[in-house]
Amino acid sequence: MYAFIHFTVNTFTDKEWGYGDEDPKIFDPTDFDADQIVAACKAGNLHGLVLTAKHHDGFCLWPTPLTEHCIRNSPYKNGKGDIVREFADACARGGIAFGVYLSPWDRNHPEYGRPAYIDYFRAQLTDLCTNYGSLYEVWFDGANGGDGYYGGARETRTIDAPKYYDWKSVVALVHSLQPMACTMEPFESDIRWVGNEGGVAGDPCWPTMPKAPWNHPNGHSGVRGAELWWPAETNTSIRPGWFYHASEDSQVKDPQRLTKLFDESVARGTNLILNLTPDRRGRVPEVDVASLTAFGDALRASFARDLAKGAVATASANRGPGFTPDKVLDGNRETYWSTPDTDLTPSLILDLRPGTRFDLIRLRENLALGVRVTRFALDADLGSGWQEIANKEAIGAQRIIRLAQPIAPRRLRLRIVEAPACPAITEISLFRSVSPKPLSLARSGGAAVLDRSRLKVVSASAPGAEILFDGSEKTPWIAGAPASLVMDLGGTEKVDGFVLTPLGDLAHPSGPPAAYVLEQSIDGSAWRPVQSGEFSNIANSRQAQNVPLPAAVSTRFLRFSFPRIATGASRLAFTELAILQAR
Ligand code: FUL
Repeated sequence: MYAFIHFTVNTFTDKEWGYGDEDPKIFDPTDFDADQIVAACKAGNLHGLVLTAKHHDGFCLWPTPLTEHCIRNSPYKNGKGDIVREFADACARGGIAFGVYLSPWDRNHPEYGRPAYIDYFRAQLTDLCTNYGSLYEVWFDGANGGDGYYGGARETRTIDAPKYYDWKSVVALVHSLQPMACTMEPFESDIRWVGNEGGVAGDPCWPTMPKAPWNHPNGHSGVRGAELWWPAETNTSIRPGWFYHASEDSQVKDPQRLTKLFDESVARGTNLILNLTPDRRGRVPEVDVASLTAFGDALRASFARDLAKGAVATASANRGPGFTPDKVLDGNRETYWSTPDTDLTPSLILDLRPGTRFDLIRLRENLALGVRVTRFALDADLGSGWQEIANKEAIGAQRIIRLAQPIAPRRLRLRIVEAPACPAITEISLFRSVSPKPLSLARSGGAAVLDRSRLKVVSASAPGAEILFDGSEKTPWIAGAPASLVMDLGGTEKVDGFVLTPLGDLAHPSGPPAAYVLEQSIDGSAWRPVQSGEFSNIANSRQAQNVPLPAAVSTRFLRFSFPRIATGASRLAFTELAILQAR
C-alpha cells in the first residue's frame, strides 16, 4: 500500500482537471509541509508516495526551464520552490519510497499532439528520473487528448496514444534511468490499471494478461495462464475527487471504509495506491489524517501477531526434505511446502494451539515459482468434522481471507482444488482482526436538495427523462448525443448548483456526458445562459458530479444540454439530476 498525492493548480481552482490556461501565480500553498504529508502516509500504513509532478493542466511542480507553466512563476518561495524535491527529501527522511506521476496529456503545451511535444515529454521524464534520487514508480495516465489551452489555440486535439507516445521506448527510458522503478499503466508498462477508480480489484485478480492492449474485463480480473506478467494496481482516493475540494470535507472515507478497501484490493493480491489530497495550505486535512491513523492503527494491530505460530502442520504429501509442510509456518518467504510433480491437489492441515481464535487467513505462494494454484478451499474443524469456510481462485503473492466472524477451530485445512503444477506455498498465517476506532467525522448537512417530487420534465431529447428524479442511482436515462432536457422546478427557486449522477457500471455500453451547458428561464420561453463546463474525469471515475454555481440564480425553468459523450459509446446515460437550492 502506498499513497497517491494529487496536488497542483487544481487545488487552488477547485477543479479536477485544469484546462492549462491557469495563471501560475495561483499556486501558492500557505503552509506546505511535505513531512506532515509523509507522516499522514505512515499513519495510514502507506509505504510510499507517488506525486503528481505534472497533471493534465501541464503545470510543473518542479522549477523546470522547459516551460513557463511551472512553479518558477508562482509566488511559492518567490519562485524558488521545488515541490518535487521537498517530497523526495521528506520521503527519504521518513523512510518511505518516492515516485512520480507525469501526465502524458498536457493541456497547456502548444505542441501537444505534434512530434515536438514528445521531445518535451521525454525531456521532462529524463529530468524527473535523474534529479530526484531513486524512484519506485512512474505513473503515466491513460486519460489522453481532448480540448485544452495548447498555448492559446484553445482547441480539441486527438491523438492515437500508443503510436504517438511509443510507450515501449518511454518505458525503456525510465528503466534505463531508474532500474528499480515500475511504470504504470499503458500496454508495455510494468503495472496495469484495475479498471475502475473506486478501489475494487477483481476476485480473483490474476497478475497475468494476454499480450494485447488493455481491455475492461481482462484488466479487472486478469487472465489465468495468459502470457504477459502485468499485475494490477488498485487506485482510489480517500475523498470523492482526486484533488482537494472544501465541499468534500464531509465525504472522507472513514476507517471502516478504508478497511473494506483493503479487503477489496490488497487482500486480493494487488497493490493499493490510496490518494490523499493536500489542501490549499499544502497539508493533508486533519479529518483525513484522523481516518488514516485509525485505519493504520487497526491494521498494524490486526497483523501484529501470527496466531498460526506453534501449530503443527501435516500434509497429504510432500516433496521430501526441504519441502515439508512446516515450511508454511517458518516466517521465511523463501521456503515453501511442495508435493511431487504429479500431485496437483494435495491438502495441508494445521493442528492449532487450543483457543486459537482468528478471522483473517493469509496465504502466500512462492512467486518466483509462478502463480500455481488455480483454486483452493479452506476447511475448519470446529469439533464436528470439516466445514468449508472459503473457496476461491488465486493465491499468488498474497491472498487474505476475512471471515464474517472469528472462529476457534481445532484444525484448519488448506485444500488445493485445482492447479496446473504442484503447489509451492510459503505461508499460512492467522490473525485476529482489530476493528478501527470509530471516528466521528463531522458530516455537515450538505447542500439543500430541491424536493424531487416537484420536478417536472417539460421536454427532453429522449423519452423517459422523469427517471432522473426517481432517487435511484441504478436507473439511467438513455439518450443520443447531443442530448437536452428542460425542467420545471414547480415554482421560482433560488438555485445554486446541481448534482449529476452517472451510472456506476463502467462496463455498461452507454457513456456519461462529457460536458454540460446550463440555461435558465423564468417563463420557459426566454432563455439566459447560466454556466457551462466539463465533467472532468467522468469516464473513469463515476462519482456524482457536484456542480456549484458562482452565484445563486432565481429561476423556474432550467435547460440542460449535453453536447457529447465522455467515452466512445454511442448512447449517453446518467441516472439522477438533483437541483441544489441556496439556503
Ligand atoms: C485519471 C485522471 O484523469 C485523474 O485526474 C486522476 O489523475 C486519476 C488518477 O487518473 O485518469
